[in-house]
Amino acid sequence: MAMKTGLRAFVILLLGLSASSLPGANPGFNVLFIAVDDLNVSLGCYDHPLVKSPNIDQLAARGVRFERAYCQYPLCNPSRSSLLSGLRPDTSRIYDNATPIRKVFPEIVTLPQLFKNNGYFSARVGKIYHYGVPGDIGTSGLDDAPSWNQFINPSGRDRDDQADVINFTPSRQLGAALCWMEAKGTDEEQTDGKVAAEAIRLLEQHRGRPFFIAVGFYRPHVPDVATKKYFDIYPLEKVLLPQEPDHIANIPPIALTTKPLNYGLDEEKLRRFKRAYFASISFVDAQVGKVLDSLDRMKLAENTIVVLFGDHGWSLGEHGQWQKQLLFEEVARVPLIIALPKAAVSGVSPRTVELVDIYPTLADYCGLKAPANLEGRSLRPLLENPKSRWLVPAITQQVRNRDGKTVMGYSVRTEHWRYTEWDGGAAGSELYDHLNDPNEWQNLAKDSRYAKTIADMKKLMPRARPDEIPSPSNSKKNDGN
Ligand SMILES: [Ca+2]
Repeated sequence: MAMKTGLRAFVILLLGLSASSLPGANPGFNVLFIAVDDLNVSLGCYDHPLVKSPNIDQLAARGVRFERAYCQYPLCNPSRSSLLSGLRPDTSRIYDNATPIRKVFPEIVTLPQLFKNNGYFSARVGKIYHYGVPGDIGTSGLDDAPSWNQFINPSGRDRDDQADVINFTPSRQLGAALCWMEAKGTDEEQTDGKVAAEAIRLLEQHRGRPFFIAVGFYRPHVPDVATKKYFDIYPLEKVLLPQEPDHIANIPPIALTTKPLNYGLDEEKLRRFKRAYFASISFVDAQVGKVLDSLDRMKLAENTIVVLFGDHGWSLGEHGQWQKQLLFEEVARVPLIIALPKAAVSGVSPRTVELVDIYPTLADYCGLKAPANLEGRSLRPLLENPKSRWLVPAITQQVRNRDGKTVMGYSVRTEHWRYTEWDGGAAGSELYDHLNDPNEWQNLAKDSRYAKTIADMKKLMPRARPDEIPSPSNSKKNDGN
């Protein structure tokens, strides 16, 4: 008996060593990977004055919230392909919503696949790789089968009741319109209610082995759908449009996509739509909360890394612009929260980080050998000390058509500045001083007093640029989704 106890103690000691003491060893952390489609930083934890997001706020309070996190491309498929492959859009050359990553790189090991290859149970519920919302809800869209052991494509009442959606911009398809609906039925009947329920079921079924479970919520992607109680949080008179000085003439026209400004809609319609976007955020926050509560209930939070992010931001009338595919702060910026199990550190990191950093970060913390060609960096230094030194800028890019030619806009963000060049500057450039002008109302690019700043920012622009940019293969698909 004594021998047995001794042996057991020895084995436990060995397990303990392999779990925590050996550098690079797999500590057996699970990953709960939560993607929220088209979610900008209109969240309580990002100091939004109106939006209620108690569940995401609670996650932020126990993890590290990245104050300056940016997507690599402000459109679903290019952004998701980048963060799931760990490659920048100029490497994958995916700039549209039609090309799956594995068509470009058949042998690629994606982030979920790395976990699957290392014995994890890898599964997704809902939208992780791109597919069109609302049209492709219930299908697999551009999914990547080798990434998963299992996948689930929920479809809810919001999809069935689509004929009731109110579209304030009827010439635009629903996936790219200012459109919304007060949903009938319960939260549980909506697609995102089903996403939460299926995610909880997966957690219950697979809690006994290491897992990488990806949960892809659909809202606040348009049509913005929520049940009545979430609309009731936001009295219309409290939902206001940005009050801006006259500054549009100083922005290069190529930077703008909403023409005429605000689609020429009257203020009340714009406010009604914005209210639906906020209602939709509070609705999705409640669904996220169900999944996070179940993690606590199953005591899985103790060994599960939780990542929550939006795939790109969204413009809500700033500069008269709406939606995505813009290089302004509201669209390039995303919410990003990483909560480590039993984290010794929580707080806010002010450093500029990118969604492409998620892959190396998760591989690093789970002790998995990541592919050598990843283009992001592990955020470990910032998760251990959110304010530690970090001099990497964030790069966001966006294709535009210029006089029939496909050209690129690049935007570089440091903690102090945003500098954007369209077609290498030939179609215009923008410089914004974020310490003094967080709303980007004063384009300083033509002000000679900032020549040195511009020269410094130019040095941070991507050096290797594609000689030829493939034309988006289906402009209709790129319109939204
Ligand atoms: Ca999206």
